[in-house]
Amino acid sequence: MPLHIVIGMQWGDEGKGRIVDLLAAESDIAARFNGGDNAGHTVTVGAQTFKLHLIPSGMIHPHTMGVMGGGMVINPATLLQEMASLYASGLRVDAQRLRISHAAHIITPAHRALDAAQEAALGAGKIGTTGRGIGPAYTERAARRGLRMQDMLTPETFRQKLIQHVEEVNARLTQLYHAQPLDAQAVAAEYLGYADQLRDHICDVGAVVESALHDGLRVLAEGAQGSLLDLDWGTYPFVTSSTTTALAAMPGLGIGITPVERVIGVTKAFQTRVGSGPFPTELTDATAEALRGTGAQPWDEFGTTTGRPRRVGWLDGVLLRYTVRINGATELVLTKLDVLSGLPELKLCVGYRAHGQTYENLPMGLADLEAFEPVYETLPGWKEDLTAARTWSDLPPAAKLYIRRIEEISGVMVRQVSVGPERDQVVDLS
Ligand code: 2SA
Ligand code: MG
Repeated sequence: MPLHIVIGMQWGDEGKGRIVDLLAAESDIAARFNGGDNAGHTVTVGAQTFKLHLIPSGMIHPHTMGVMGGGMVINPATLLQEMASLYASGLRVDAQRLRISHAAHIITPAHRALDAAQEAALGAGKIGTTGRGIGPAYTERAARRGLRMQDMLTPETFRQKLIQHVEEVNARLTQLYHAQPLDAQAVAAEYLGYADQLRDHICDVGAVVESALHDGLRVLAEGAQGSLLDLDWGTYPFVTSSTTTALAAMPGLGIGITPVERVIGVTKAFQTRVGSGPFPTELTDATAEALRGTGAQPWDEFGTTTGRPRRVGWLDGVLLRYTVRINGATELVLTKLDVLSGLPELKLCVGYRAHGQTYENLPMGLADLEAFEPVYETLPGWKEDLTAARTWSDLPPAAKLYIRRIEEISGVMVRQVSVGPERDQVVDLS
């Protein structure tokens, strides 16, 4: 009864969406367990590009069932739009095919207003959130006054809770941030409408997943964001408000740990970050432009949710070793290796220097990452276009060397390498 978990090893945007798409071809259930519509997963199938924020990427395969776990924070407006766009592409997303946890929390316009107000108040010190209300929704969850999907089952109580919630947030918005209050009645009416459309999808998804595993079905859990954005083990406070490591799949779905078989860590062949916070291997020169792309293609380095250009830099091997460790990753998938073609040489961060000392691992986790200077190893580049490579022997020696060094530094095998956005543009090394 295998549970496979796909996790980002960096600051999100590692290209998990398309790896999930490949693995979902062999899965029966595709599940999301953390985050909300701050995530952006791009999957290209032929001429169609799907940009998904809430619905599990694996649902692009018509044979899968989609599950949205209780660890998520769900904006029903975004969800319904996404469902409509999948229907328009010919994919069924009815209540039999998409199951939503009763325990998932609901994001409202009040959470989004609070997110914006909090960021504005931080000024130059802002987190650079996606503005989707993620932090405020998780805050209310921890404070035990959040709204959950199960509240949609009892409309009158739901209405009262919504009004109370908006009024409470309004008090904070106006008194603390001098921001505009929201119309509580209007929000309640809007959300009661959403409840009518989503009610049939709500269930105990943990039971659905457990019984599927018991029957020998294959479940794929898709992590959102990346390990370096983890609330506890990421670059705090420049993190998201959920647990983003593989361990979150279990409480995020409501199942036990026994079925976990593989933890697949996805890392780009270089490093990117959107939003503020430390980034030791960041580049701002012409190499940065080459890595980022112009934004003309959906796979260029611009945020899927907000369109923000991503910060780019050399692959950070020290951080990769760290994220392999905190996830218990069993293997790696390396994405966007084709983008490195044409660079005269590559740098790989293999250590750090700080306080007059050199370190192979960070002595204090990510606590004072700003203080560390990367120590680079320089590797030869390659000129060859990799987009047609499908096997190990199709790769130039310099690309093979780069992959082997990544395996040595991280301590786990690279099982797959992606060399382009299409489903088949993958080199299988297993
Ligand atoms: P939030 O909105 O509270 O979760 O923001 C907190 C930090 O987490 C970062 N974050 C992300 N980083 C990369 N990708 C994310 N998703 C979108 C995408 C981003 C986009 O896949 O492209 O479109 O801009 C994501 N979601 C959250 C965020 O930048 C903050 O640093
Ligand atoms: Mg993304």
